[in-house]
Amino acid sequence: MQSNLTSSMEMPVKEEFLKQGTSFPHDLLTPEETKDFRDKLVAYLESVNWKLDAINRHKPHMYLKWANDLGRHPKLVNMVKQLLGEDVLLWYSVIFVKPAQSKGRVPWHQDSTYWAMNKEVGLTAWIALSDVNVENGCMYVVPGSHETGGYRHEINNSADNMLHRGQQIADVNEESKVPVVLKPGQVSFHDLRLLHMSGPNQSVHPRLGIAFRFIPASNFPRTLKWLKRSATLVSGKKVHDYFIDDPMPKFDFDPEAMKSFRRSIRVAAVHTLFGDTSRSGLRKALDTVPILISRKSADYFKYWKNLAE
Ligand SMILES: O=C(O)CCC(=O)C(=O)O
Repeated sequence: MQSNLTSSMEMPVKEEFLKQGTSFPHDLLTPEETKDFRDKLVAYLESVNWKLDAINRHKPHMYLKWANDLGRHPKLVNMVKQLLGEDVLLWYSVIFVKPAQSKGRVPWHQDSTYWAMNKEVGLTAWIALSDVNVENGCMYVVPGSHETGGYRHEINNSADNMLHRGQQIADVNEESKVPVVLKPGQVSFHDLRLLHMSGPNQSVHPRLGIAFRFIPASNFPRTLKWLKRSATLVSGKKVHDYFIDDPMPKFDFDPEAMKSFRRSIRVAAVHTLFGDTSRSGLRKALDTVPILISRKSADYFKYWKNLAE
C-alpha cells in the first residue's frame, strides 16, 4: 500500500485506489486534533457506558458537532474529492469502537450490499483515533476484490458480529488479505465493493475508529426512492433531490439535529428491512426473519419506538 501521504494526494493515489479499491495509510489529523477528537469520542462512549447499539453508533455526525466537524474536515474532504470528484455527499457514519479485550468482530462483507446505491460508486474514510493494529482488531482488506463482483451475503447473528444486519460472506479466499494498520490521526479509504473484515480486540486498550461514508453527489439509494434518506453536501453542488439535506448540529445533541437524526434512523430501518427491491419477495422474507427474531431485534424495536417520538 501507499506509504504515508500527507496533505494533498497525488495522482498515483487515485490510480492505486481505482486499481486496489483501497489506499492507506494517510496522515489526516494533527496530534492536537487527534487528541481533541479522541477525548470527545471517549466522553461520548462514557456517556453510553461504552455500549454501542444499532442506534447510538450510527450517523453520529448528525447530532454530535465534533463528529460533524470531523466528517467535514477540509483535509479529509480534499482527499475524498480527489477520489470521487468535485461534488460529494457525506451520507452516513458509524462509530467503530472495540473496547479492550472485547470479542466484537466484523465478518467479511461488501458495503455495497447494504448501501444499495444506484451506482456502485462510493467509499469509506475510516479514521483511527487510537493505534489500530493486528492485535487490537484492525480491518483486513483484499486489494482488488472490488472488481470481482457481488458476493452472496448470508445472515450470521452471532453475538460477536458487530454488523447490525449480521451479514457475512462465508467463502472468502483469505490468502491475499492485508491488515489496515493505522496510527492515531491517520485515515484509510475503501471502495464500497471491497471485501473487508476485522477480528476481536485482544489488547488491553480500546480500538477507536469512526467511519465516514461518501458518495459522488450524482449517486443515490436505489431502494424506496419515495422514502428519502438524508445526506450532507461536503463539496460542490447538489445534482438531484433524492436526499433530504441534513441540518448542521450547532452543538452536541442539538434538538433540531436530533429530530432529523431520529427520522433518519427510522428511514434507515425501513430501507434495511424492506428496501431491497432487487430481491424477490421470498428471498427478502427469508433474509428479514432471522434479523427480526434475533437478539438484534431489540435494537430494531428501538427504531420502531422512535417512530412515536
Ligand atoms: O471497523 C471495523 O472493524 C470494520 C469497519 C467496516 O466494516 C466498514 O467501515 O465498512
